[in-house]
Amino acid sequence: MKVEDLNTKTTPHWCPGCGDYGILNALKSALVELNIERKNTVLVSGIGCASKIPQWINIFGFHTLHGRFLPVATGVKLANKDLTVIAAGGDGDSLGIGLGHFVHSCRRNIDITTIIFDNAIYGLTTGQTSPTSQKGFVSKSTPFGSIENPVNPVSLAIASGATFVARGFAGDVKGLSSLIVEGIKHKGFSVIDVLQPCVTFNHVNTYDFYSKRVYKVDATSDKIKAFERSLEFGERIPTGVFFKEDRETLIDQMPQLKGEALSRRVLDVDLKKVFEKFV
Ligand SMILES: Cc1ncc(C[n+]2csc(CCOP(=O)(O)OP(=O)(O)O)c2C)c(N)n1
Ligand code: SF4
Repeated sequence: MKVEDLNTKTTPHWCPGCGDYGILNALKSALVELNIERKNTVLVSGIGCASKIPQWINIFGFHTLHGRFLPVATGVKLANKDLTVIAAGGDGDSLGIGLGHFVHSCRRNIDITTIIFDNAIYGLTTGQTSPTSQKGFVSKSTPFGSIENPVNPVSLAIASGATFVARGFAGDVKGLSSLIVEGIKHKGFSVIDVLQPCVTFNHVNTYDFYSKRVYKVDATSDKIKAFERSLEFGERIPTGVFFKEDRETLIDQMPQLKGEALSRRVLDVDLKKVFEKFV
């Protein structure tokens, strides 16, 4: 497979310079490296600038509802465990309205890779403060500066039980692509928080802001150490794999899903009879 095979007839209409382009390019080169057949890969997204991504990559895609992409991705994986399922959403999608689904997906350890397009703002709705906006952040919805502390996606994912937790930067496409490859290869719930500049509405967390601060950390399976590292976010911002451990996945623990994928099984139940009970 070549990157060109993943191109679509239409081209993205994100704002010129948006960090989402870097994430799209990183995802494409990761899929090329993994060489998974396109028909076996599904990208499930919510609603937002970030969540438009399935439109511009030639694999199966499902553009769902704001904040609800993880339940849909979970359904896809349960129905056909042989598929590579990738979930994508903004920080609002993932950590605002979708926060509960995020925590439950982490603790369930379902084998899905979720990518947080973390621009610390609501892009599609034209620039309101989001769950990852830093304290003091001035926006349309917080003209005097946000008085709330931000969610730290990396700390939250580690604490909630995700078994692969990483942070990448949309300005480092090569590094991000390697993280996506590792996340997809990992058996379990993989979280990749991506620092993604929104060039139109967030004039604080710019490419320059991140370029000056990001540095790499090495993976550890020591949860306390990983958590401690995840708390650093300021003058220096760690990136790379924070935490990785092997733990049985949700599907490993479901005897009813052993053997052939549900979607390939012939249903030998007379559904009419089952439903008759409820009429
Ligand atoms: C249930 C529901 N609530 C609110 C909205 C309005 N809405 C659309 S996108 C969005 C937030 C977008 O921000 P984010 O998820 O961070 O993605 P971005 O656009 O920044 O990539 C909101 C609040 C919606 N579409 N559906
Ligand atoms: S509004 Fe921001 S996040 Fe949305 S496409 Fe433009 S730069 Fe990207």
